Amino acid sequence: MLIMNKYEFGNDFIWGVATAAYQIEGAWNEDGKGESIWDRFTHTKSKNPFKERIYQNQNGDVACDHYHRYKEDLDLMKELSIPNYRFSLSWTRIFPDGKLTSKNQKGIDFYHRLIDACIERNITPNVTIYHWDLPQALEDNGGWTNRDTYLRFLDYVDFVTKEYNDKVPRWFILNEPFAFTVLGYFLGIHAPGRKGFANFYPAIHHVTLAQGDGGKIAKKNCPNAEIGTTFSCSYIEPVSKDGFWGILNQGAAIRFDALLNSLFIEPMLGMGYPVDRLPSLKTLEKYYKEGDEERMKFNADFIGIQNYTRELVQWSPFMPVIWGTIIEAKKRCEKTTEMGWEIYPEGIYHLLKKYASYPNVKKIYITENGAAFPDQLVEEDGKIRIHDIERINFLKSYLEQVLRAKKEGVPVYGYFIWTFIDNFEWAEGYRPRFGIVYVDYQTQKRYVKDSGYWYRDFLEGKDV
Ligand code: GCO
Repeated sequence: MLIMNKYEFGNDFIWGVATAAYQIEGAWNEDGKGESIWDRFTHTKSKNPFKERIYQNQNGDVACDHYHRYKEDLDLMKELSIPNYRFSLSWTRIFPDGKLTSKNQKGIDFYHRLIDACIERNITPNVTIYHWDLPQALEDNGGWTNRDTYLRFLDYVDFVTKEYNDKVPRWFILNEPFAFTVLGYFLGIHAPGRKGFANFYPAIHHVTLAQGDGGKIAKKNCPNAEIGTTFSCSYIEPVSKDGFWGILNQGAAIRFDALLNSLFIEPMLGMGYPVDRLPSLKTLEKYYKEGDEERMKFNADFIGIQNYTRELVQWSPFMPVIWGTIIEAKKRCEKTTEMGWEIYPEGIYHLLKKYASYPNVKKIYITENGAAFPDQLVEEDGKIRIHDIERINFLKSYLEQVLRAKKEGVPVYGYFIWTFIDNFEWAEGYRPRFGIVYVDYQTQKRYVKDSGYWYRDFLEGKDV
């Protein structure tokens, strides 16, 4: 297997790990925290007796108990020589009902302690403002389908970027707007569990406004920090390109690419929604108010891209709007990750090239990349060891492609592994383990996996 060294990426390349509040913190109702849509969603039984909302009805009430164990987690991060920690703020710790009037000092103090604890250990705090845990009180009022939520979000952005201002050198406005709008407001499989275009379209537009204006506010409050946002992306290819069906499949691939990979970045860059490739998006204009084109724009210092896999698509007459369907990796690949995702390292290379080709993308960070595989627990010399060679191979093969893009001039300057510790994987519960550190949920003990030691050696400059 390939040997790599971090210096090949340059001295100014930043390395880190990423997490999200709801997935690790626990303490769901402690110290004045309000209820979020994820608390409500996981606490509500599915109406369908044959399908649970969340794997085994699990929830993030306790999760990894990071709220109480953040110091020991940061100690471990330091032991592994990880210089950057990307985490998210829980909106309802700070404003329990989402509005400025509900300000909760204990929640505000928690993030001061967390940020200070990073700084004390020489770990740079990288803060995501919104990683999916909308205040339930705002959802009761329509959530992202209501334009008012975007205004409340701006208040929240204004507050946190002033409050933690000079301690945070890098801010991420949103985490994966496409993922949380499609899963939460179209397919109904994530919180808040809403379905259909009538929810999806307004949510898309209000989130786009939140991204644009949120970015501007953060930049105004923190002119010396880097302000950006993150996008989920999957490399899309047609299942076949030849003949009549191939032409139709290529058309479907273009539409899927517009939806999955371009929907939120293009309006930010001032290009509007990708209506030329996906004409139905014209419906979004229904939700426009005068001046929205400007509100959608944001001159970001960087973009974060989050990539795990590739999708193959095929034309289909049964899927209105998109006229295509994804061929599940499990049906076409011998091996997938625990999420059923194809392992396709070249995808990240193609995506980096795609995003770098947009005008005005100055800098790209890979803000998430990683994989869930079954870990192998063994006892060796009285110690528990966690072997996860598949994860090491995954990370190396993706990093090799990142380097390939960098060598070809793509301005990629950072990489964050998803994720530091095993955690609550949304609808999949605790089953898939993405961490480079294993969590025993019974005891809350952490065990560094082989991949964690591999990352440490890599970060310490060794050839690995
Ligand atoms: C996401 C989220 C993470 C997930 C990760 C693995 O980007 O989807 O940021 O919360 O856990 O992507 O699915």
